[in-house]
Amino acid sequence: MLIGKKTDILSSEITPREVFESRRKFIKAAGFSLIAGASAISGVLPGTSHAAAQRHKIAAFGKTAYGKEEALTGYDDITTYNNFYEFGTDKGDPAVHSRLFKPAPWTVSIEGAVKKPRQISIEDIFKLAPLEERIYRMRCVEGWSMVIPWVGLPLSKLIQFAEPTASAKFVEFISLADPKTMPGVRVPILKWPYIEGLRMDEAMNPLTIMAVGLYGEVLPNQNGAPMRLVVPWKYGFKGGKSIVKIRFTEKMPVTTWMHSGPSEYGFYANVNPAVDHPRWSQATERRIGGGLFSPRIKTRMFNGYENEVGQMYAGLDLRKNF
Ligand SMILES: Nc1nc2c(c(=O)[nH]1)N[C@H]1C(S)=C(S)[C@@H](COP(=O)(O)O)O[C@H]1N2
Ligand SMILES: [Mo]
Repeated sequence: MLIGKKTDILSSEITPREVFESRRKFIKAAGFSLIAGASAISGVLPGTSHAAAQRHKIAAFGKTAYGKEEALTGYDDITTYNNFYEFGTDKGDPAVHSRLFKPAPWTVSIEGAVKKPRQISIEDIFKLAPLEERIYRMRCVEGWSMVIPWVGLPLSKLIQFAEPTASAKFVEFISLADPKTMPGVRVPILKWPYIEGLRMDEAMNPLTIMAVGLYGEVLPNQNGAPMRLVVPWKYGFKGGKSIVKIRFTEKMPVTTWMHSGPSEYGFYANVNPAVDHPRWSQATERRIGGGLFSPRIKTRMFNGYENEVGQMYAGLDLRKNF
């Protein structure tokens, strides 16, 4: 993700490298010294990120028809090329700096416009509905994409459990912000805790899941253990990680990225090749894992999920509501 003022760089073929450098410059310019020691570890070797001892298979989950036609992104790419600013701003930081993070025990609190505020443990969330695999295309606003075999449950099942009242129009997802185990939180790169939000109908859409695993294993810390949001027709930043609080609201929440760069990151954040980011085109993307010289591919409206989600935005001006 990038934060900063609008510049005159307007290239339709800006490379991830350039995007990455531009973000680094912004953070340096803003005078933030990065997490002690973190900047020294910028290039992470694949395979060093995730100790085998931490990998656990999910005992039972259903296979579904979603995404069967897609070539999966490799496990090492999915778990070493991450955005999770609580663990640092470089793509390799989360895999390295989340090693001491403890995703258990874990409790999620449910509050706001609900019949009764309550708490639920991650173990009980696992039992709310049969877990299923969902192979989804994921696209980051930076212009790269992956195909990830998530394991999770429909978010609608968790919302049914939460029992929102009729006044609930939006849902807010609040990530953990623990300076002891998340070194990035000690630095004011973003306003902590990380907050994301959805409109109620988006949250209830059958494509929206709470992911608890990938590749048939519980989520690695760097991918948002023990539970993170996955909304495949929106830019990756909508998928808040390591969620500890779900709050139902009447008003549209101000999410972290809206707060950081209101002209660049809107509430909706639907993948839309026709609406450019103020500093680069959104018409194409690069699939991670295809090699540096792999051709960019065309980005599809709603990331290719238009049949499933398009009707929710009928009549909405998607240039204004970006
Ligand atoms: N709490 C939290 N959630 C987050 C982020 C973050 O920095 N903090 N980054 C977002 C962004 S920009 C992206 S692209 C995805 C990346 O998810 P992945 O690393 O599992 O691919 O997580 C999103 N969720
Ligand atoms: Mo992203």
